[in-house]
Amino acid sequence: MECVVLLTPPGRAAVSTLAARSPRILEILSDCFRPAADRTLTAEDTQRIIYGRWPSSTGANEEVVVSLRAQDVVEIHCHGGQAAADMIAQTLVEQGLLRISPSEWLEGTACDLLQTEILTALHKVQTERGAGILMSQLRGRLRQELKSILTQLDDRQMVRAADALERLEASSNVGLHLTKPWRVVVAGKPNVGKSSLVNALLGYDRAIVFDQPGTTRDIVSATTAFDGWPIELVDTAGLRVSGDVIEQQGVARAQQIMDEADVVLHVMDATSGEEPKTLQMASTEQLVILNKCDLTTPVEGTAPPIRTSALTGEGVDQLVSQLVRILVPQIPAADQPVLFTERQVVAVRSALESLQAANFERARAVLQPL
Ligand SMILES: Nc1nc2c(ncn2[C@@H]2O[C@H](COP(=O)(O)OP(=O)(O)OP(=O)(O)O)[C@@H](O)[C@H]2O)c(=O)[nH]1
Ligand SMILES: [Mg+2]
Repeated sequence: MECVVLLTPPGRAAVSTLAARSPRILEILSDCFRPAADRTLTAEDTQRIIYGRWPSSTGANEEVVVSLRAQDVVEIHCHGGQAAADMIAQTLVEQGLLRISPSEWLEGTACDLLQTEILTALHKVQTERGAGILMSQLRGRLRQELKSILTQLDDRQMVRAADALERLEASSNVGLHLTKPWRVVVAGKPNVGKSSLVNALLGYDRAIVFDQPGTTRDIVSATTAFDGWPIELVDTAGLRVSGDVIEQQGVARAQQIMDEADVVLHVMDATSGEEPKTLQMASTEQLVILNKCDLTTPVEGTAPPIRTSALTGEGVDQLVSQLVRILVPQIPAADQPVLFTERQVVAVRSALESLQAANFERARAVLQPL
């Protein structure tokens, strides 16, 4: 298929990279690309890096670096951001190429499914720490582990294979969140300082803070990273019975989103005199936080929930550490094999079940295509 793809993920960056595949690529480049040395590219230029300009119909003359990766594949590096990359992609579409997504591009290359999944995940990964874990899988860590489990299955080493599969399954607790942040929902009564705490955790003012209860009406969320782990922080409307229809809807949505949270932070006002307690919810992990602790002194001898002051920042670091301990109880070791897609988890679980039923062949059959 003759196609063009933007390989770099959306977002701010100094450089964007496109790739295009076509048997007519040299012909197309002679139309669209002006090498600085003012010459025509030939097949001899494969694997060379060539600087030049990419004119557009609007008169923009984008500076680009072009590299012929193969006889029919070119990589084009231009300025970061969407506009330059879109302009170049558009000129290639006008030359008859089809614009496709990065995962469609990967499917069309020689990559196997696991390799494609790793590269797709690297495209979406949110933090450097997550990228490090995925790079380790790209270097073959997960594949090696799967091979070694297959050998153990061949040798009928049931316990060792089951242990390894269980470790792999456990690794997905972190792996699945490398491309999808953990969701932490901040909930509690009106005016206790939920929005202030969200802002303190983010380090900038995302949510509106006001001294009247009922300020936050809708879900406000922002993505951040704690200790290199991606976290979506969600601020909610204060939980109370209200006559105001808009506020009621906000409270209903808060309750719904709390059920889907990885952790709920139940924020209480330290000055209210209320006993610290968890919210009544099905099974979501909760941390109880006494906020506005700058206005009170802790009662001696009482079990300490987390005490914070969104105003002074006191206790916010402890809250972050505790949150990270709950979300990532076991930090993957460097070079540990990690599962990071639902497909991998389903396969490993199914292999484990087969193994527990002493069905080595089925376990093997499920793992083999991974
Ligand atoms: N002294 C003190 N005041 C705080 C603290 N946290 C929040 N406040 C104040 O409490 C008031 C309410 O804060 P918000 O962050 O808007 O509270 P909220 O829980 O989001 O309120 P709703 O959105 O109405 O449910 C504001 O006047 C804040 O400045 C704190 O730790 N210490
Ligand atoms: Mg609020």
